Amino acid sequence: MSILMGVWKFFQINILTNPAFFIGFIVLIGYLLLRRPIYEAIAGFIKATVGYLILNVAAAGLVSNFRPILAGLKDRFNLTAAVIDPYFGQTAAQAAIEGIGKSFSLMMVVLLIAFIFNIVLVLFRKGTKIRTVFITGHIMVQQSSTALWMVLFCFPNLIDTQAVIMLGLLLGTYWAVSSNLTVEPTQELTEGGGFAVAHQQMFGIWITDKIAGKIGNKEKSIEHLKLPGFLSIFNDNVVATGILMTIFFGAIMGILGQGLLHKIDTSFTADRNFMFYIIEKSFNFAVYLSILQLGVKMFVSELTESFQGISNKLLPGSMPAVDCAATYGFGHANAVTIGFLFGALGQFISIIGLVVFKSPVLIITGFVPVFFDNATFAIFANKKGGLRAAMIIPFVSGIIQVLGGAFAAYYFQLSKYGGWHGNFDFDTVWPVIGVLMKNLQYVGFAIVIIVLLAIPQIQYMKNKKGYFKIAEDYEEYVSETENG
Ligand code: ASC
Repeated sequence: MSILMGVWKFFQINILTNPAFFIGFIVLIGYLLLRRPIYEAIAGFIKATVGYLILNVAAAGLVSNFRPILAGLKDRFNLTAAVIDPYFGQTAAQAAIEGIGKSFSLMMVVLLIAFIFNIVLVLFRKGTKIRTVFITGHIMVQQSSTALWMVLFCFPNLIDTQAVIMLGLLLGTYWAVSSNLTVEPTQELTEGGGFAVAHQQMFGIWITDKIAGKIGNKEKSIEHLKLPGFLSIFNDNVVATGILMTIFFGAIMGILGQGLLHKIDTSFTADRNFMFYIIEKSFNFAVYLSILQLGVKMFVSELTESFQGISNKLLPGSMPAVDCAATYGFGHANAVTIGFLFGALGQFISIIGLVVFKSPVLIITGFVPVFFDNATFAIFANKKGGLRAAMIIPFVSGIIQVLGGAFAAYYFQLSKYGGWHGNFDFDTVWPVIGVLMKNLQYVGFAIVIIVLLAIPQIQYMKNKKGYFKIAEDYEEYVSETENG
């Protein structure tokens, strides 16, 4: 047993929670199964791992630069408010778990059970209809933390083993079912990129994909936008991001004021000019987005090619599900910026609503949900419903994020710890799961698992012929669909 735990610990620390290596090894194994020479397999491993590490640099840069600025609004106005952001949510969940005298390390056992359960569901895919393995490690850690608190909150009398097993099954089911929902939208967006999304807004992606075409027109996409006169400079995404972010973050940093910013960001030394500081900070947004695109292209092209090996030989009709940022390389770069800005608009309007209607909890915009969820929605929305859908869907999502987040922070009693997870699925699907479990107890838990597991069955019934084919061989799927 202890050897097994040792192996698991090694795998967990070095590979599972570090998706760069996870993806790298998938590529390596994929190429070996395709009988490519070992040197090519190693080259693929290096490119995929480096590509993912580059994506990490960009995502971490965005998060660490812009999260404190938005969260600073809380200090500026001396608010007791919950920040809707998974990093704040994780800290709040940890504090709450420890507050009732439980150990936070249970979370890692939950992760193990959930991950294994996801793989079991894929192994039995003929019956379960699950095609995707969720491998975005840092997200799995965040979600295990929030969900652990939810289960302890809903079932206060459970002993640890029961809680951990129940939660493992619940999370594993959510990971499998939610990422599986993104197979069709992501394959269509990337034209057979060979991956699905494993992040925090998969139900949102699925809804976006369904409604975007009804909201807008794909012919009027961001790519087709002809901006007249001086506005044409906005066609270039570096220029557009640079200008829009300077206005957006310039306004917020202006509200925070120099004094507070000196405290938030130690690199903003007293001798630096405020204006130049704002411009540099805002331009960094464009810097990180460019880096992100580079990383995505590198690892996705390796993954697409090598995964053929795995899907031909080991797990036909299955695919890995990765970070939502991997989709950003497959749409117009301006979609990302548009999604973020309209999401922020929706969030700000709803926050004002909370203040006006004297909500018992206040919410502060968290960077991760407002940026990564809404940018992702805009990418998918633009593909099926053009610019209009890429504006409206993130805007409505912003409203839902604040209202759902406020409800969840209040209901699960995490607002007093200052944070809630805040990503789209955690403002919609998870609060419903929590309310069902709190009120109906084991019956609620059973309903949740059954309903979740029914989703892939319904997906399968609607498209029996192409269901596994779309994951296995996209080109063949397209030609079969076109020829009826
Ligand atoms: C998250 C989270 C991040 C980002 C990153 C986006 O939810 O915790 O660090 O999104 O995964 O690429």
